[in-house]
Amino acid sequence: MAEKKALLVMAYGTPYKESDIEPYYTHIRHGRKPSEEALQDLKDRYEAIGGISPLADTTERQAKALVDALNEQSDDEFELFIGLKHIHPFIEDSVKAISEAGIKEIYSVVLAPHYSNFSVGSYNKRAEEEAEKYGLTVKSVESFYEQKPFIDFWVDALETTFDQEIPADEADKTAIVVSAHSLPEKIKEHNDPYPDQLVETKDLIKARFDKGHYFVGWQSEGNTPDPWLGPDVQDLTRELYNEHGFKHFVYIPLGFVCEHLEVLYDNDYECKVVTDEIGAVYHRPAMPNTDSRFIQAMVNELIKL
Ligand code: FEC
Repeated sequence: MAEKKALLVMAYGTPYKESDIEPYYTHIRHGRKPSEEALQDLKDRYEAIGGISPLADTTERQAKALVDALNEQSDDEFELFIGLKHIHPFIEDSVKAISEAGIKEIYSVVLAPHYSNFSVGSYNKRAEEEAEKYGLTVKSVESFYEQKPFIDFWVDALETTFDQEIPADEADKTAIVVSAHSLPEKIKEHNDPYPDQLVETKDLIKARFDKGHYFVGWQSEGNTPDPWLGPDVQDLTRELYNEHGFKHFVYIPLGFVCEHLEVLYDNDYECKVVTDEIGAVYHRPAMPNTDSRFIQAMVNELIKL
């Protein structure tokens, strides 16, 4: 029988309890402690979504669904390891655990559909650098946004939203705001594919669902002085309303794969504040979570490695 391989599923990570928020935020800030004010602001955002984020639990369910689907469809046998970017179990801890389990080959995937050197690239680099110390090999999925089952998921989400929430004669008065996490604009200087991949994803969805009017925006930008990719989804909502008077706004946070702080707060609270203010209707279809089409999109890429 072939040797067992490791499936390393990497994700952002989230505080498990309130006292984790400060070290987590400090890690995100590359070791610099946040100010009291910034820390309180983050604590307030977690409080507003119910105290903690559902992300930890969802990541685990997604990873389990993925390893099960992969083991069903592959000739190889995979053992699951989860490695997180900003909290334990850190990526490095999991690579060490893989080595200790006597496994030599790692197949990895980040729970994020688009590639940026700044995001998926940095997860992969951390996994590779650690693996090198133990003489392990790593094969990594770079992106899965083009996968048909992933597009199927979002086309279906839009069809359901339009069928169930938007009167047929108001479809033309509807803006679909497709978004991903903003990154510093300087990524463009290095031909980073991230901004184009989001536009491409929007085009793939639009080719199959052509109601409403599509726009690309960026969300959740960091609190630093350098410019970030824009337009920000809240500003975009106001601009679109002023220019076109849209009655409905459908938010598709395509760069994320489940409900977490950035969706539950930045979309469901902050964008809704704007739609309420202008008198438009807020819509946000459910995220992929453990939907089998989303899981299959990652399986298809893993099997190609
Ligand atoms: O707990 C939760 O439910 C939320 C988890 C969470 C996800 C997430 C995804 C991405 N981020 C990306 C980039 C950045 C950059 C900065 C940054 C800052 C934060 C902060 C929190 C946070 N992020 Fe995050 N992000 C999540 C949470 N992120 C909390 C700090 C407070 C704040 O700014 O809101 C800026 C860092 C800096 O200051 O230098 C850059 C990207 C993704 C999507 C890809 C991925 O999942 O890795 C890109 C989930």
